[in-house]
Amino acid sequence: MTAPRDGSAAGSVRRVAGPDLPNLPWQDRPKGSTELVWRFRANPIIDRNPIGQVARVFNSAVVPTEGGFVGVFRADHRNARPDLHVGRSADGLRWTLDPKVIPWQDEAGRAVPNRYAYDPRLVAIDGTHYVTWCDDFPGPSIALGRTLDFRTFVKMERPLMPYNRNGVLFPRRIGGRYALLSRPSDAGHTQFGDIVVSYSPDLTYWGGHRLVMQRRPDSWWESTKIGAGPVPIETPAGWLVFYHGVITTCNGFVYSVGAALLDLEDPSRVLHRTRDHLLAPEAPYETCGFVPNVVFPCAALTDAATGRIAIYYGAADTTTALAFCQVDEILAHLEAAAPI
Ligand code: BMA
Repeated sequence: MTAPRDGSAAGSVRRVAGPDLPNLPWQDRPKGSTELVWRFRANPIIDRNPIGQVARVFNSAVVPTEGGFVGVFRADHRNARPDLHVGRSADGLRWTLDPKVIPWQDEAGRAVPNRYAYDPRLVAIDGTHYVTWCDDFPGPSIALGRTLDFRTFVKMERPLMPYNRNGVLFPRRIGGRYALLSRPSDAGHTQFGDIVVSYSPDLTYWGGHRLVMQRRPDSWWESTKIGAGPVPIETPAGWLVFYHGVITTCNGFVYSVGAALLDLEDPSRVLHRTRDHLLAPEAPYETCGFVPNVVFPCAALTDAATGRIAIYYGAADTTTALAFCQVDEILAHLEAAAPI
């Protein structure tokens, strides 16, 4: 394990910003395992057909609230169209999903219809929760909305032009500006994709676009495309970013998970990046399902006191699953990787 760079005692695990979260869902690494990221033994935590018209819940976003957890969930309905639902949980494991779709309204309070909505991310900035998701512009693009109470949801201006997916806000302003990761794409099952960062002074007008990371032809698991996953995690060493990487096989795309460390002041600078995936589809609920061989992380909870991280990911576009890791181990692994 490397010594912390923040001046704290060597061996300390306090290497993640943010509050303590003593009720973070957690299981220790299984005995005998050497995995840096390990699965919750009772996965999946949300199985098929959880409520009414909803057939599958996956690729979803959760945050802590006072005494519990709240989330915005991707729910594919029985007509196969995805939409967003609120969910609540006392322990981050057992979720009660609202059967009603999130009722987006515009700034004037008028209802905004959605053709579809998927792959949400959720972040609190200065007391407001912001949701980013994939929206119809027409064609896939990034949508941005906000809520103060998870009851009233206001859809804001779309940050970027179509086509684009995997919009992920940083949890604080950087150099005074909001920052957003995204993955420019096409209107179909895109065969390419790199991660860019864009900036805004006001969450309405976006610019200063910079390339962050590209797919890597020499690292086959991420040779087709990559896209940001959970909201970046602030550490003294940089922004810890878990992302998905995709390979094209003779049976189609396979989605795995890697990690990178971005410069705190200039997140277009990649400091370190994993060479191998940290999580790949292996469990039966990841290799079999509506879309086989997909692990797709959209949220991570952290506990500053212990450095524990709980990653929520979609499994095979069918169920919601959990995995765990320790921030100091992931940072040590990244720092041991060859510099980019
Ligand atoms: C992407 C998105 C994700 C999905 C993945 C694998 O294009 O639609 O929601 O998990 O494909 O099907």
